[in-house]
Amino acid sequence: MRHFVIVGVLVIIVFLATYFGLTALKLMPVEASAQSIVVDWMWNLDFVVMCFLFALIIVPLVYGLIVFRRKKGDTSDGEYIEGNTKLEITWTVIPLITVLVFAYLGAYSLGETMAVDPNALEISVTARQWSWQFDYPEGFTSNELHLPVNRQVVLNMTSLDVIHAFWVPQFRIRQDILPGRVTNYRITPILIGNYTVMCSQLCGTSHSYMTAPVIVTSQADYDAWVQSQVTAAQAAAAAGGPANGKLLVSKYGCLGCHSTDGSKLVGPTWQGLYQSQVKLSDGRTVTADQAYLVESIVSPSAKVVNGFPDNVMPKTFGTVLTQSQINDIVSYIETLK
Ligand code: HEC
Ligand SMILES: [Cu+2]
Repeated sequence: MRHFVIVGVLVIIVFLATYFGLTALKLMPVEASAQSIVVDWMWNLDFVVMCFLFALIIVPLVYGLIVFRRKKGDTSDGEYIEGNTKLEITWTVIPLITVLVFAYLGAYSLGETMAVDPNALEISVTARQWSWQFDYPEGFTSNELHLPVNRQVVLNMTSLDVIHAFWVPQFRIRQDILPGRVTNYRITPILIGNYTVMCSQLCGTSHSYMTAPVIVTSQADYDAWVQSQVTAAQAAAAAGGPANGKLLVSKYGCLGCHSTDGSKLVGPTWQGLYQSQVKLSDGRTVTADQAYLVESIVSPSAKVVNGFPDNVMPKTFGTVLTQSQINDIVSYIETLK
C-alpha cells in the first residue's frame, strides 16, 4: 500500500511538472486566427492527457527499477500472478471512454473550425513549383496574400503541377492543394501582422523556398492596398512594355524559378542575361538576343542552358501568354542589366 501512495504522489508531481514545464516553454506560434483558438484548446486537452500518461508509465517503471531491484544474494523467483479481471476491465473501459470523449470533442472542434460565414471574402490561390499566386475578386493578381482582420476568408486553391499544401503556422489550419481539383481553406484572421505561408508537402527541389508573405491588416488598409493594386494593374496593362512584363512574370510564377538579382534558383537568373553569351547544354554558345528570349519562353527545350535541367520550365507559356504579353516580358528582361 505504501508503494501505491508514493507512486501515486510521484505520478501527480511528474505529470504537473511535465505539463507546466513544457507549456512554459511557449513552443507554439501566436494564435492569429479564430480557428487557432479552437485548435489550441483541443491540443491543450490532448497535451494534458499525454503528460498524464507519460507520468503514469515512466514513474512506476523507474520506481520499480530502483525500489524492487534484486537484493544481493536473493536467488528466489518473483511472485506468480495469474491475471486480474478487475484490473483488465478498468484499463479497457477508462481508455475507451477517454477515446470516445476525444472523438466527440474532435468532431465538435472540426465543425467549429469549418463553420461557414456567407460573407466570407473569396480569393483564388494557385500553387505551382515553386510559387504562390493569389487572384483577388477585383481582378488583379499578387504574390502576396493580403487579408483584412476579423473577416472570414475562403481560399479556393488549386495546383498546376504536383500536390502542395497551404500552411501558415499562426493560423494552425492546413490544407492540401491538388492538381485538377479545388480545395477550400477557411480562416478568420484575428491578429494584425506579417506572416508567411509555406508549402508543407515536399514538392520538389525548391520546396523549401515555396513561401509567400501573408499580411493581415485593418479593413481600411486592405481596401487601400486593393485600390493601389487595381490602379497599378490597369496602368501597366494599358501602357504595356517592361512595367507590364514585370507584373506578368510575377503573375505567372516565373520568379519562383528565376531571380532578377543574380542569384541562382531553379533556373538561371535574368540579371545581365540580355545580349550575354549563353552556354547551352549541347556545347554551343548563343547570344541572348530578343529572338532567343522569346524562344526560351515559348519552347524551353529548344535551347537548354548549360548546367540547368531540361523539362523543368513549363512548356505551356506559348499558349497561356499572348504575343504582346511575351513581348512585354522580354522587354522587361532586357531592362535587367
Ligand atoms: C519551374 C521553374 C521555371 C519556371 C516557373 C519558369 N522557368 Fe524559365 N527556365 C527554367 C529553367 C530550369 C531554365 C533553364 C533550362 C532551359 O533553358 O530550359 C529556364 C530558362 C529560361 C530562359 C532562358 C534563360 C537563359 O539564361 O538563357 C528564359 C528567358 C526563361 N526561362 C523565361 C521564363 C519566363 C518568362 C517564365 C514565366 C513566364 C519562366 N521562365 C518560368 C525554369 C523555369
Ligand atoms: Cu509545394
